Amino acid sequence: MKTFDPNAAALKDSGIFGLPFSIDEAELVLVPVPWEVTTSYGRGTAQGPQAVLQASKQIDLFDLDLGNFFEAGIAMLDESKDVQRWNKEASFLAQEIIAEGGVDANPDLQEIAQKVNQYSVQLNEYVYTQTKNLLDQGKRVGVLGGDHSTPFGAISAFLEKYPDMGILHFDAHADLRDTFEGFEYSHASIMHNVIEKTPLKKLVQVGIRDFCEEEFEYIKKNNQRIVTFFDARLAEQKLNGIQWSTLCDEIISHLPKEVYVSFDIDGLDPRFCPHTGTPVPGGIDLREAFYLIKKVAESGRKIIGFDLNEVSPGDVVLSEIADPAAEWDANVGARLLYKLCGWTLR
Ligand SMILES: [Mn+2]
Repeated sequence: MKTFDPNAAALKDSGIFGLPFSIDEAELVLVPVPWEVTTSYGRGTAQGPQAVLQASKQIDLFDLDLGNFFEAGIAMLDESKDVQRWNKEASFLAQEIIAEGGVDANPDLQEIAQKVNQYSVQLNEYVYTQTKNLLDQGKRVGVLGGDHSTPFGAISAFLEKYPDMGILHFDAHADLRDTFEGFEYSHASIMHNVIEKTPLKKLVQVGIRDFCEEEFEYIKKNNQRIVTFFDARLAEQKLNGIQWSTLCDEIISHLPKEVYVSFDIDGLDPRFCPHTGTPVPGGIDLREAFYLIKKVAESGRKIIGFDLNEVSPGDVVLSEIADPAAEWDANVGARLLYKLCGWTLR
C-alpha cells in the first residue's frame, strides 16, 4: 500500500480496480461466480467477472460522494475452478432442455433437469460457504455474477447475520417464477426461491417491466413481503412531473434499517448493458440508480452487502474483449460495482 499511487495507471498484475490489497488486507471482498447454467436467451455472463475485472482497472478511484473509500481495501477472490467446471458440465446438460423450451412431461428431460438442479445446489452451497466465512471474519461481501441465480447462497448467509434485512432489487424482470423451464434454481426464479426458502421479510423491486400474470398474482398474494415498483408506473409518474427524488423516498420508505442490494444490470436502460442476456427496453438511468442507492445510505439505513449480476461481454472469447461493443457492458458494470462497494464501505 505504501508504494501505491491511486492517481497512476493500474499495474498489470493489480487486483480489482487496480488495487494492491490481498484478501486478508481487504475490508470488502468480492466473490466472483462465473455461472450461467440456466440462461435461456443471450449468453456470456459467466465471463462477466473476468470482463469486469479487466474493465475495472481503468476507473478513477477518487469518488465525488465518497472520497478515497478504496483505502479500506477491496479485493476479489480468484474464480473457483470447481465452479468453472460445474458451469460447463451443467450448461451442457441444460442446453438440451432449453432447446426444447422446457422439460414438460418428458421423463428424460425431467431426469436431466434433476441433474442440473443438483449442480445448482452445489453452487449455492459454495456461494453460501464463501460468504459466511467472509462475514464471520468481519468482512463486507459483494457477489459478482454470473446470472441472477448466483446470489442465493449469499442472501441465505446474510440473512443469518442480518435477520431483519430487506432486499432492494433492481431488475427488468420480477424473477418470481416458480421454476422456469424445469430448473428450480433458474435465474428467472431467484426471488421466488428467496421468498419461499428463506425468512426474508421485505423485498422491494424497482424497474420491473417483464413479468407474467402468475408473477403479478404472486406479488399481490405476498404483499406483506414484496413491494414492486413497476417501470411503467415509475415512468408515468415521472412524465406527470413527479420528481425522481420523491419517488426514491417512497421506495426507500418500504426498506428496513439494513439493506442488501441485488442488482441485475438489466434493470437499467439497455443502452447501459446491450449484451446482457435478457435486455428489455425502458428501465432506469444509471444516474437514477446511483441516486437511489445514495439516498438509501443517506436515509440512515445501512447497505450491508450486495450482488451485481447479468453483466455480459456478449458471447465472445475473452481475448476479443478489446472489441469496444463488448467492452461497454463491463465498463458500466465496473463503475456500478465500484459505487456499490463505496456505499457498502461507508
Ligand atoms: Mn434478474
